[in-house]
Formats: sequence, C-alpha cells, structure tokens
Amino acid sequence: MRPNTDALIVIDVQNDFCPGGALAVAGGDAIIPRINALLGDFPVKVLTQDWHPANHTSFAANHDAAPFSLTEMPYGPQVLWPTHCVQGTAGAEFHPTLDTHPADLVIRKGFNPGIDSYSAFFENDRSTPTGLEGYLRTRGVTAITLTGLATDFCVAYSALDAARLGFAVTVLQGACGAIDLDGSLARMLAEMRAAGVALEA
Ligand code: VGL
Ligand code: ZN
Repeated sequence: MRPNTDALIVIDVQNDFCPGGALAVAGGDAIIPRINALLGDFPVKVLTQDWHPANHTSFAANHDAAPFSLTEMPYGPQVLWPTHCVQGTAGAEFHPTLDTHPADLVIRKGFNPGIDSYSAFFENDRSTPTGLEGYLRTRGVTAITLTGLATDFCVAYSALDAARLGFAVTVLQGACGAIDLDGSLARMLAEMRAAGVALEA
C-alpha cells in the first residue's frame, strides 16, 4: 500500500470513451484490469466522470460543425467533439468492468453548458475550479498518479494542472489511452515532460 499522501486519479473510464462509444479511444477498455488492481494500492482513490448537458458548447452538433473541427471560445481554441457523455445516458456511465466501489470520490466535470472541462482540477478557462484541489489538500495528498482516458486530453490537462498546483505527478501511460488528434499525443507528452510530470510505463 502506498503512503497516505498518495492519490490515484482515474480519468473518464466511461462507455463513450471505450470501444463502441461515441468518442471511443482504441483499446480504451484494455486498461481497466490494471486500473482495478491499482485501486487496491492507493489510500486515496478518485474517479472522474465527463458529464455534459445535451446543449453543451463542446458538441459539434450544437454548432452545425463537423466533429473534430476547431472553434474559438472566449477561453481559447476548443475542439468540437461528437456528442458524448450526456448526463444520464448509458454512454456517460462508467464502463461496466471498472471497479467503482473502492472509489472515495467521484468528481463530475463539464457540466457547465458554456465551457468544456478536460482537467479534473479546472475548467478549460484554466481558472474555474472543480473543487478537487481542496479535496486532495484537506486529505493531505501531495502525490498524484493519473490513469484513464484520454492521455492527450483529460489526463494531460489534469497532469499539467496538478503539476502547476505543486503536486508530484506521475502518468502511467500503460494505464491510459489516447485519442491522438493531429499529433495531440506527442504534443501533450512533451508538454507534460516539460512541466516535470513523470511519464512511466
Ligand atoms: C475527453 C474530449 C472531450 C477526455 C473528454 O476524457 O479526454 N476528451 N471530453
Ligand atoms: Zn467531454
């Protein structure tokens, strides 16, 4: 068992990000057995759940635009995604093989219609908090291990924010899966490395 200062954060292991889902990551479900095993090693365990209203601004369908096209939002560039993880739908549920019972906290994100939220810590303006930082700090957490989907979006944004907040951050690449849109995986791996995030297998 890891020390009490260590948290495992499992990002968005939901049906829509797994094969057959609306925004599927290739092999997204293959990482789940390892995540289930890791949940037994960490004293602090957090799951995140991408949780959008149907009118969410990150959905291409709400802009009459093509999925995976880019738009400009008041907070910066935003990829327009296929409609995914709509609140209350099967696609938004955790994958059935993920062992959700050991989790201490489930944090939902992306619920504000006007702004996306890749990171578990802040919405995409990089300043509106989700509350996770306070939860982790009040539990005495100083080190965070990240797993889940997708490596180059929600995992990477969470890792960069956690590093900026002063946590020691490790990303277990073998327990993550990537979307890899226009070179996003290589770009985000480089950003994480530059920010001092430990990239492990
Ligand atoms: C994610 C795109 C849109 C993710 C969530 O979990 O990485 N990516 N919403
Ligand atoms: Zn989303």
